[in-house]
Amino acid sequence: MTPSIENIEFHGIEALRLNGPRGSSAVISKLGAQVLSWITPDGREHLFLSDKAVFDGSVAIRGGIPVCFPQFAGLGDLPKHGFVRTLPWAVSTERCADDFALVTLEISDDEATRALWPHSFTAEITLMLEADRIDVEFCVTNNGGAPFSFTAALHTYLRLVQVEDAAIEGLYGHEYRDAANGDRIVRDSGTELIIEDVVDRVYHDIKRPQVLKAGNLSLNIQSQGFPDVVVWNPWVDLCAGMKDMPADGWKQMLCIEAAVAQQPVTLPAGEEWYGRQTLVAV
Ligand code: TA6
Repeated sequence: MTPSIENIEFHGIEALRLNGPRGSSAVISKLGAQVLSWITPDGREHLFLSDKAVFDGSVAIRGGIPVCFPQFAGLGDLPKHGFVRTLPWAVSTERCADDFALVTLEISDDEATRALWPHSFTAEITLMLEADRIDVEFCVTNNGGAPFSFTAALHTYLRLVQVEDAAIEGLYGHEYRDAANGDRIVRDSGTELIIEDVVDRVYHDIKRPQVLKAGNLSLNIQSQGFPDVVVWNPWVDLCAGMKDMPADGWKQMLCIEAAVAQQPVTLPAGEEWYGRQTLVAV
């Protein structure tokens, strides 16, 4: 079957399903332009989506790939992770060929966003699905007459059978801000990162791809334009305090996020910035 794109309802909200080569598929919602599912030809779902996720826009959907913009986490006065993840986006491009399906969703400032953040912008998310790979590209345009600064992330929730069995390679020797331990700066000294407790780290200036290994799963994670990589797992106690997570949700997820956090982007008037995260199942 050749790739196609269809409008669907997903957990009661409007979304697009990309049917890619060799039976691969992905789902992206118009709410938040959030990728909510990515299935490779072997039938494997690679993104975690909480059974208790809320889909009414009152909070961000817990799982998939939330778009954090124009603020990452609590790095400023805006709502945590900015405001675009709970807003409706519009579809601007749909394209298919033999080996891919691609959609772009976009959002621009309006009165409500300017009340929070007084800037004129357009943000675009482009999702490209190939047989064993997705590329998520985030593009920001400054439509105003003066520069603005932002931080951002693609807050990717990866699905795992058991997070304790996972190992991340590629972070060795890099410095990170340890948000779970008073924001101290630490240099990673392990050849691989194994999750054995709450982890909330912002790795700075990462140039190499990461490899996530868990059982027979191996995922290559690469970013362009996003200098930082965030690794997050809430573990048992924090997860228990999250209304939109099942008690054992922490076990089945690991966030490996492409971020621009340590050093905000300053975007001159009329200019464009973009960053991309690529996930390849190998
Ligand atoms: O990216 C990691 C992080 O900033 C963590 O500190 C954690 O709180 C997580 O994001 C989830 O944030 P949320 O607002 O979606 O609950």
